[in-house]
Amino acid sequence: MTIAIEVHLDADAAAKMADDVRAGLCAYPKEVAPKYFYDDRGSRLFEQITELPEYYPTRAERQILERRSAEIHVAAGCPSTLIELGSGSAAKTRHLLSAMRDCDSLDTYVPVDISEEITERTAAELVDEYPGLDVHGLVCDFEQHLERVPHGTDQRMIAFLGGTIGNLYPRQRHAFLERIAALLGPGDHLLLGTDLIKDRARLEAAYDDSAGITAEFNKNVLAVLNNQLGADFDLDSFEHVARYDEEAERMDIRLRSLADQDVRLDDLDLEITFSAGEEMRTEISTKFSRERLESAYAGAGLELRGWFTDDAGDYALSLAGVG
Ligand code: AVJ
Repeated sequence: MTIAIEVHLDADAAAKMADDVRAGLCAYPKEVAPKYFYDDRGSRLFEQITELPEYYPTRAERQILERRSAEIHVAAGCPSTLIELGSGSAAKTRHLLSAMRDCDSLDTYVPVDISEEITERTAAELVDEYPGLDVHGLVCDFEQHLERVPHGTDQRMIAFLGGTIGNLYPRQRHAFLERIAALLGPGDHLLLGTDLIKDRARLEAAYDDSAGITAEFNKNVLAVLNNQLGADFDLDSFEHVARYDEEAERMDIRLRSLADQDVRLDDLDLEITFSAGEEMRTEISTKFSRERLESAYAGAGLELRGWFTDDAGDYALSLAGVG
Protein backbone atom coordinates (compact mmCIF):
# COMPACT_ATOMS: atom_id res chain seq x y z
CA MET A 1 0.00 0.00 0.00
CA THR A 2 1.33 3.41 -0.94
CA ILE A 3 0.22 6.99 -1.02
CA ALA A 4 1.63 9.40 -3.60
CA ILE A 5 0.19 12.85 -4.11
CA GLU A 6 1.22 15.16 -6.94
CA VAL A 7 0.34 18.82 -6.72
CA HIS A 8 -0.14 20.78 -9.94
CA LEU A 9 -1.63 24.02 -8.76
CA ASP A 10 -1.05 26.80 -11.20
CA ALA A 11 1.10 29.58 -9.87
CA ASP A 12 -1.05 31.92 -11.92
CA ALA A 13 -4.43 30.58 -10.81
CA ALA A 14 -5.18 33.97 -9.27
CA ALA A 15 -4.32 35.75 -12.51
CA LYS A 16 -6.58 33.37 -14.42
CA MET A 17 -9.42 34.06 -12.03
CA ALA A 18 -8.92 37.80 -12.43
CA ASP A 19 -9.05 37.57 -16.25
CA ASP A 20 -12.01 35.27 -16.17
CA VAL A 21 -14.04 37.42 -13.76
CA ARG A 22 -13.20 40.59 -15.67
CA ALA A 23 -14.40 39.06 -18.94
CA GLY A 24 -17.62 37.85 -17.30
CA LEU A 25 -18.45 41.13 -15.60
CA CYS A 26 -17.73 43.18 -18.71
CA ALA A 27 -19.93 40.97 -20.90
CA TYR A 28 -23.63 41.57 -21.40
CA PRO A 29 -25.44 39.90 -19.80
CA LYS A 30 -22.95 39.65 -16.93
CA GLU A 31 -21.83 36.22 -15.79
CA VAL A 32 -19.56 34.64 -13.16
CA ALA A 33 -18.49 30.97 -13.49
CA PRO A 34 -19.84 28.48 -10.90
CA LYS A 35 -16.37 27.23 -10.03
CA TYR A 36 -15.94 30.36 -7.91
CA PHE A 37 -18.73 29.30 -5.54
CA TYR A 38 -16.45 26.92 -3.70
CA ASP A 39 -14.33 28.71 -1.14
CA ASP A 40 -14.51 27.23 2.39
CA ARG A 41 -17.86 28.80 3.15
CA GLY A 42 -19.22 27.92 -0.29
CA SER A 43 -18.15 24.30 0.10
CA ARG A 44 -19.83 24.14 3.50
CA LEU A 45 -23.02 25.65 2.09
CA PHE A 46 -22.99 23.13 -0.74
CA GLU A 47 -22.67 20.33 1.83
CA GLN A 48 -25.79 21.73 3.49
CA ILE A 49 -27.59 21.84 0.13
CA THR A 50 -26.97 18.12 -0.34
CA GLU A 51 -28.97 17.47 2.84
CA LEU A 52 -31.95 19.66 1.98
CA PRO A 53 -35.30 17.92 1.54
CA GLU A 54 -35.78 19.63 -1.85
CA TYR A 55 -32.33 18.75 -3.22
CA TYR A 56 -32.71 15.13 -4.38
CA PRO A 57 -29.65 14.56 -6.66
CA THR A 58 -27.13 13.65 -3.96
CA ARG A 59 -29.45 11.16 -2.30
CA ALA A 60 -30.47 9.68 -5.64
CA GLU A 61 -26.85 9.18 -6.68
CA ARG A 62 -26.00 7.65 -3.32
CA GLN A 63 -28.90 5.22 -3.66
CA ILE A 64 -27.64 4.05 -7.06
CA LEU A 65 -24.10 3.57 -5.77
CA GLU A 66 -25.29 1.80 -2.61
CA ARG A 67 -27.42 -0.66 -4.51
CA ARG A 68 -25.70 -1.13 -7.82
CA SER A 69 -21.96 -0.64 -7.47
CA ALA A 70 -21.24 -4.34 -7.97
CA GLU A 71 -23.30 -4.37 -11.15
CA ILE A 72 -21.64 -1.17 -12.39
CA HIS A 73 -18.22 -2.61 -11.73
CA VAL A 74 -18.98 -5.77 -13.70
CA ALA A 75 -20.57 -3.78 -16.54
CA ALA A 76 -17.36 -1.75 -16.70
CA GLY A 77 -15.33 -4.95 -17.15
CA CYS A 78 -14.08 -5.18 -13.53
CA PRO A 79 -11.52 -2.36 -13.65
CA SER A 80 -8.69 -2.39 -11.11
CA THR A 81 -8.03 1.35 -11.21
CA LEU A 82 -10.61 3.95 -10.24
CA ILE A 83 -9.87 7.55 -11.21
CA GLU A 84 -12.27 10.07 -9.69
CA LEU A 85 -12.57 13.66 -10.91
CA GLY A 86 -13.63 16.04 -8.14
CA SER A 87 -13.22 13.34 -5.52
CA GLY A 88 -13.54 15.52 -2.39
CA SER A 89 -14.13 13.33 0.64
CA ALA A 90 -14.95 10.33 -1.58
CA ALA A 91 -18.02 9.61 0.56
CA LYS A 92 -20.01 7.90 -2.19
CA THR A 93 -16.94 6.44 -3.86
CA ARG A 94 -16.48 3.91 -1.10
CA HIS A 95 -19.36 1.89 -2.53
CA LEU A 96 -17.43 1.52 -5.78
CA LEU A 97 -14.15 0.74 -4.03
CA SER A 98 -15.87 -1.91 -1.92
CA ALA A 99 -17.38 -3.52 -5.01
CA MET A 100 -13.92 -3.63 -6.57
CA ARG A 101 -12.41 -5.13 -3.43
CA ASP A 102 -15.19 -7.72 -3.14
CA CYS A 103 -14.30 -9.18 -6.49
CA ASP A 104 -10.59 -8.91 -5.81
CA SER A 105 -9.82 -6.42 -8.51
CA LEU A 106 -9.12 -3.29 -6.43
CA ASP A 107 -5.62 -2.03 -7.00
CA THR A 108 -5.33 1.75 -7.41
CA TYR A 109 -7.48 4.78 -6.58
CA VAL A 110 -6.63 8.10 -8.20
CA PRO A 111 -8.49 10.99 -6.56
CA VAL A 112 -8.26 14.21 -8.55
CA ASP A 113 -9.29 17.30 -6.61
CA ILE A 114 -8.50 20.96 -6.22
CA SER A 115 -8.06 20.73 -2.43
CA GLU A 116 -4.74 19.34 -1.21
CA GLU A 117 -5.95 19.07 2.36
CA ILE A 118 -9.01 16.98 1.52
CA THR A 119 -7.09 14.78 -0.93
CA GLU A 120 -4.47 13.98 1.69
CA ARG A 121 -7.00 13.22 4.37
CA THR A 122 -9.07 11.05 2.05
CA ALA A 123 -5.98 9.15 0.86
CA ALA A 124 -4.93 8.40 4.44
CA GLU A 125 -8.42 7.16 5.37
CA LEU A 126 -8.74 4.97 2.32
CA VAL A 127 -5.43 3.12 2.67
CA ASP A 128 -6.58 2.26 6.20
CA GLU A 129 -9.99 1.09 5.08
CA TYR A 130 -8.78 -0.86 2.02
CA PRO A 131 -5.66 -2.85 2.86
CA GLY A 132 -3.31 -3.09 -0.10
CA LEU A 133 -4.81 -0.11 -1.92
CA ASP A 134 -2.46 2.27 -3.73
CA VAL A 135 -3.63 5.87 -3.74
CA HIS A 136 -2.12 8.11 -6.38
CA GLY A 137 -3.69 11.52 -5.79
CA LEU A 138 -3.58 14.50 -8.11
CA VAL A 139 -4.18 17.95 -6.71
CA CYS A 140 -5.13 20.10 -9.68
CA ASP A 141 -7.92 21.77 -11.59
CA PHE A 142 -8.93 18.79 -13.69
CA GLU A 143 -10.30 20.99 -16.44
CA GLN A 144 -6.73 22.13 -16.98
CA HIS A 145 -4.75 19.03 -16.12
CA LEU A 146 -6.97 16.14 -17.18
CA GLU A 147 -4.19 14.63 -19.26
CA ARG A 148 -2.08 14.03 -16.15
CA VAL A 149 -4.19 11.12 -14.96
CA PRO A 150 -1.99 8.03 -15.03
CA HIS A 151 -1.97 5.83 -18.10
CA GLY A 152 -1.20 2.19 -17.71
CA THR A 153 -2.08 -1.25 -18.78
CA ASP A 154 -4.67 -1.77 -16.06
CA GLN A 155 -8.36 -1.53 -16.82
CA ARG A 156 -9.56 1.84 -15.64
CA MET A 157 -12.79 3.56 -14.79
CA ILE A 158 -12.92 7.36 -14.70
CA ALA A 159 -15.75 8.52 -12.43
CA PHE A 160 -17.21 12.01 -12.59
CA LEU A 161 -20.01 12.04 -10.06
CA GLY A 162 -22.36 14.62 -8.59
CA GLY A 163 -23.82 15.96 -11.82
CA THR A 164 -21.14 18.63 -12.21
CA ILE A 165 -21.00 18.08 -15.97
CA GLY A 166 -24.34 19.93 -15.97
CA ASN A 167 -22.44 23.14 -15.23
CA LEU A 168 -20.79 23.09 -18.65
CA TYR A 169 -22.19 24.78 -21.75
CA PRO A 170 -22.64 22.47 -24.75
CA ARG A 171 -19.30 23.38 -26.36
CA GLN A 172 -17.39 23.00 -23.11
CA ARG A 173 -19.14 19.70 -22.46
CA HIS A 174 -18.25 18.47 -25.91
CA ALA A 175 -14.59 19.43 -25.45
CA PHE A 176 -14.51 17.78 -22.01
CA LEU A 177 -16.04 14.51 -23.28
CA GLU A 178 -13.60 14.45 -26.19
CA ARG A 179 -10.70 14.77 -23.78
CA ILE A 180 -12.11 11.94 -21.67
CA ALA A 181 -12.54 9.81 -24.79
CA ALA A 182 -8.87 10.44 -25.66
CA LEU A 183 -7.86 9.12 -22.23
CA LEU A 184 -9.84 5.91 -22.49
CA GLY A 185 -8.29 2.73 -23.84
CA PRO A 186 -10.46 0.03 -25.44
CA GLY A 187 -11.46 -1.64 -22.13
CA ASP A 188 -11.78 1.56 -20.07
CA HIS A 189 -14.98 3.33 -19.06
CA LEU A 190 -16.33 6.67 -17.98
CA LEU A 191 -18.88 6.59 -15.13
CA LEU A 192 -20.83 9.84 -15.30
CA GLY A 193 -23.45 11.26 -12.93
CA THR A 194 -26.22 13.33 -14.52
CA ASP A 195 -29.44 14.81 -13.21
CA LEU A 196 -32.48 13.99 -15.35
CA ILE A 197 -35.23 16.14 -16.83
CA LYS A 198 -38.31 16.34 -14.62
CA ASP A 199 -41.13 18.71 -13.87
CA ARG A 200 -40.36 22.37 -13.43
CA ALA A 201 -41.77 22.62 -9.90
CA ARG A 202 -39.41 20.00 -8.47
CA LEU A 203 -36.42 21.38 -10.32
CA GLU A 204 -37.06 24.94 -9.24
CA ALA A 205 -37.65 23.88 -5.63
CA ALA A 206 -34.35 21.95 -5.65
CA TYR A 207 -32.53 25.17 -6.55
CA ASP A 208 -34.58 27.56 -4.41
CA ASP A 209 -35.11 25.78 -1.11
CA SER A 210 -37.43 27.07 1.57
CA ALA A 211 -34.61 27.40 4.12
CA GLY A 212 -32.79 29.78 1.78
CA ILE A 213 -29.50 27.85 1.77
CA THR A 214 -29.20 27.85 -2.02
CA ALA A 215 -29.80 31.61 -2.05
CA GLU A 216 -26.95 32.02 0.44
CA PHE A 217 -24.75 29.70 -1.58
CA ASN A 218 -25.43 31.73 -4.73
CA LYS A 219 -24.76 35.08 -3.05
CA ASN A 220 -21.59 33.70 -1.50
CA VAL A 221 -19.94 34.02 -4.90
CA LEU A 222 -20.09 37.78 -4.33
CA ALA A 223 -18.28 37.35 -1.01
CA VAL A 224 -15.65 35.31 -2.86
CA LEU A 225 -15.14 38.23 -5.27
CA ASN A 226 -15.00 40.63 -2.33
CA ASN A 227 -12.35 38.54 -0.56
CA GLN A 228 -10.27 37.43 -3.50
CA LEU A 229 -10.49 40.44 -5.82
CA GLY A 230 -10.96 43.30 -3.41
CA ALA A 231 -14.54 43.91 -4.53
CA ASP A 232 -17.26 45.72 -2.59
CA PHE A 233 -20.43 43.82 -3.51
CA ASP A 234 -23.26 44.36 -1.04
CA LEU A 235 -24.76 40.88 -0.72
CA ASP A 236 -28.06 42.27 0.54
CA SER A 237 -28.56 44.24 -2.67
CA PHE A 238 -28.94 41.08 -4.74
CA GLU A 239 -31.53 38.32 -4.77
CA HIS A 240 -31.34 34.69 -5.79
CA VAL A 241 -33.15 33.64 -8.98
CA ALA A 242 -33.51 30.00 -10.07
CA ARG A 243 -35.53 29.27 -13.23
CA TYR A 244 -35.88 26.17 -15.34
CA ASP A 245 -35.22 26.92 -19.01
CA GLU A 246 -37.36 24.28 -20.70
CA GLU A 247 -35.95 24.84 -24.15
CA ALA A 248 -32.31 24.49 -23.12
CA GLU A 249 -33.27 21.83 -20.56
CA ARG A 250 -31.28 23.43 -17.80
CA MET A 251 -31.63 25.32 -14.56
CA ASP A 252 -30.54 28.91 -15.02
CA ILE A 253 -29.29 30.44 -11.78
CA ARG A 254 -28.72 34.14 -11.40
CA LEU A 255 -28.34 37.03 -9.01
CA ARG A 256 -30.69 39.97 -9.57
CA SER A 257 -29.69 43.45 -8.55
CA LEU A 258 -32.29 45.03 -6.30
CA ALA A 259 -31.17 48.58 -7.09
CA ASP A 260 -29.17 50.73 -9.45
CA GLN A 261 -25.69 50.31 -8.02
CA ASP A 262 -21.97 50.61 -8.71
CA VAL A 263 -19.47 47.97 -7.67
CA ARG A 264 -15.75 48.41 -7.53
CA LEU A 265 -13.22 45.56 -7.89
CA ASP A 266 -9.97 47.04 -6.61
CA ASP A 267 -7.69 44.22 -7.73
CA LEU A 268 -9.04 44.46 -11.27
CA ASP A 269 -9.09 48.25 -11.20
CA LEU A 270 -12.61 47.89 -12.50
CA GLU A 271 -15.87 49.68 -11.78
CA ILE A 272 -19.12 48.14 -13.00
CA THR A 273 -22.74 49.21 -12.76
CA PHE A 274 -25.90 47.22 -12.25
CA SER A 275 -29.32 48.62 -13.01
CA ALA A 276 -32.25 47.69 -10.80
CA GLY A 277 -33.58 44.31 -11.92
CA GLU A 278 -30.46 43.42 -13.90
CA GLU A 279 -29.58 39.74 -13.68
CA MET A 280 -26.13 38.17 -13.67
CA ARG A 281 -25.88 34.43 -14.39
CA THR A 282 -23.84 32.43 -11.88
CA GLU A 283 -24.60 28.85 -12.93
CA ILE A 284 -26.36 26.58 -15.35
CA SER A 285 -27.26 23.06 -14.30
CA THR A 286 -28.17 20.99 -17.33
CA LYS A 287 -30.73 18.21 -17.07
CA PHE A 288 -30.48 15.18 -19.34
CA SER A 289 -32.55 12.47 -20.94
CA ARG A 290 -30.97 9.19 -21.92
CA GLU A 291 -31.29 10.21 -25.60
CA ARG A 292 -29.64 13.57 -25.03
CA LEU A 293 -26.73 12.03 -23.20
CA GLU A 294 -26.35 9.29 -25.76
CA SER A 295 -26.03 11.87 -28.51
CA ALA A 296 -23.59 13.99 -26.47
CA TYR A 297 -21.50 10.85 -26.04
CA ALA A 298 -21.72 9.94 -29.72
CA GLY A 299 -20.60 13.43 -30.72
CA ALA A 300 -17.44 12.93 -28.68
CA GLY A 301 -16.71 9.41 -29.93
CA LEU A 302 -18.16 7.69 -26.86
CA GLU A 303 -20.70 4.89 -26.72
CA LEU A 304 -23.30 4.52 -23.96
CA ARG A 305 -22.68 1.12 -22.36
CA GLY A 306 -24.75 1.20 -19.18
CA TRP A 307 -27.58 3.17 -17.60
CA PHE A 308 -28.41 3.06 -13.89
CA THR A 309 -31.07 5.20 -12.23
CA ASP A 310 -32.53 5.54 -8.74
CA ASP A 311 -36.00 4.09 -8.05
CA ALA A 312 -37.73 7.38 -8.78
CA GLY A 313 -35.89 7.82 -12.09
CA ASP A 314 -34.63 11.23 -11.00
CA TYR A 315 -30.91 10.76 -11.63
CA ALA A 316 -28.65 8.56 -13.73
CA LEU A 317 -25.20 7.08 -13.60
CA SER A 318 -24.11 6.03 -17.06
CA LEU A 319 -21.17 4.08 -18.37
CA ALA A 320 -19.51 5.03 -21.62
CA GLY A 321 -16.60 3.60 -23.55
CA VAL A 322 -14.73 4.16 -26.79
CA GLY A 323 -15.25 2.25 -30.04
C1 AVJ B 1 -22.53 20.53 -7.81
C2 AVJ B 1 -22.98 21.45 -9.95
C3 AVJ B 1 -23.95 19.37 -9.34
O1 AVJ B 1 -25.89 21.77 -10.32
O2 AVJ B 1 -26.99 20.73 -8.79
C4 AVJ B 1 -26.63 22.96 -6.24
C5 AVJ B 1 -24.53 22.74 -7.74
N1 AVJ B 1 -26.06 24.69 -7.36
N2 AVJ B 1 -27.49 23.94 -5.97
C6 AVJ B 1 -25.97 21.30 -9.18
C7 AVJ B 1 -25.71 23.43 -7.13
C8 AVJ B 1 -27.13 25.00 -6.65
C9 AVJ B 1 -24.77 21.36 -8.23
N3 AVJ B 1 -23.56 20.71 -8.83
